[in-house]
Amino acid sequence: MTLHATEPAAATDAVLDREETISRDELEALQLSRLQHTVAYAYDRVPLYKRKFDEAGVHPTDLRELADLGKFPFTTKEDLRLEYPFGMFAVPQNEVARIHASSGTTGRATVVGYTKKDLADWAKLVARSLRASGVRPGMKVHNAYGYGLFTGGMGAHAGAEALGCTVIPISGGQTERQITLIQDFKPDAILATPTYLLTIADAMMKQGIDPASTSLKYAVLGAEPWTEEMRHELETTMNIKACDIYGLSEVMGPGVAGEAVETQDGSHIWEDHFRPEIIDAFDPTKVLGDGEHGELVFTSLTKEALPIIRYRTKDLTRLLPGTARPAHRRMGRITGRSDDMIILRGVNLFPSQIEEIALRIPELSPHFQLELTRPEGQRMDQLTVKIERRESVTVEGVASAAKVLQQQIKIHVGSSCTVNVVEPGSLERSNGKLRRIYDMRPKG
Ligand code: DLL
Repeated sequence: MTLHATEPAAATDAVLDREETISRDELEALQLSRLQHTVAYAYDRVPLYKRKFDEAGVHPTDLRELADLGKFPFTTKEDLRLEYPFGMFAVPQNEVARIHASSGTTGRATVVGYTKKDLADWAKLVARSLRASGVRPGMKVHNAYGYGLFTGGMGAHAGAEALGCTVIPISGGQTERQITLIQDFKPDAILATPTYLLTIADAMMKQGIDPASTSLKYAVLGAEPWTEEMRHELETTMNIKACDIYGLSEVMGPGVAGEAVETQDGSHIWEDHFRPEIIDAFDPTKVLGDGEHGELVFTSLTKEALPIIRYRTKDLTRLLPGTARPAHRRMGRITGRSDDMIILRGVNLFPSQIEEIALRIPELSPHFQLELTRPEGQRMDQLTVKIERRESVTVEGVASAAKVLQQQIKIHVGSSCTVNVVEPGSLERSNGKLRRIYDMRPKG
């Protein structure tokens, strides 16, 4: 591994926002006043909220302390779809400075809007996240998140600019070109999905370029679940520090939470702008305590164009105490989304569990996909893990590695599966958010 001549800037040299350093008590007082404003604002301006609050028999004046939030109804992706395109907006169209939308793979797209102030707050929070992850003013930032209706590209771009970086807006895809620009422009940091960064590293190796030899020192990765094992893989092959950034378009976009490079212990939720809760995904009336696993729910505290009340993210995680930013709680790694969970013969399984296990087996690469089938005439579903071997491994090595993976999945997840070790480069590479699950079971 090549070491860089210049050491990364010390993480403590940054000037933090005042809200990053306030006490938990001060933060909670701020949350309460902002929350009271937001629920009243949403009730007055968005018919859906008025209807839902009235149906649930709650009124904004019922919110006297933070715990009262639990009395208010949830908002779901379905609500946003039904209000397509602009029914959730709380300001007239001429005050909406920008629109983003989800790709809408199932059903209608979900549309979100931002006022000028929302865009400024968003940029500030992305800047805060990037700074926490080691990025500093003056650094060159290669932004490989997709530009367009997806919030990743433009959201990360505005944040890097607000921080005072030089932004290279390459977007996702065109991997060869990404590599050329990384070599020529010598960026300090890269922003991408973890699987796309893996695609870039892989393509470098194919070209005979050592991914550890580039100018890159920091990566800020998100938009899809990833594991500590994947962090280790990327940090060692690329000689970088890799941190997490989390967010979702319905709540804002990237920068709802960001990870500190000095602790690398999960993303701090920027609680001066969002109030998180964890609920029992199967019994949403139960709000769970810190440390308990469940579904993450967010209420925005400052948004103007699209205030969002108790949005059910479907992301499964838990809340942990703040560390590098003590007042702001951290989120544990996202195990997966409740709608991405594979239920195989009664056992729940997430792709990230397979990633965690596979990456501990030295012969196997991080390139894998999961195929679900139901063979003709059978009532049992079958899981096949297709995974590429590492270039350096012999055929004998592969056979035993496949067996180990199969056994480890049985032990740690509880599912029987078939493991199919395939040739390096034979599985589809990521261009952004990678699809891991291929469900080929007959529908209905
Ligand atoms: O993916 C926003 C984003 C862009 C975040 C760039 C980080 C970096 P959506 O397309 O609305 O927005 O997808 C949101 O992606 O509910 C999670 O399931 C997943 N996700 C986002 N960040 C992470 C992360 C953007 N750090 C959905 N870890 C969310 C795990 C993540 N999952």
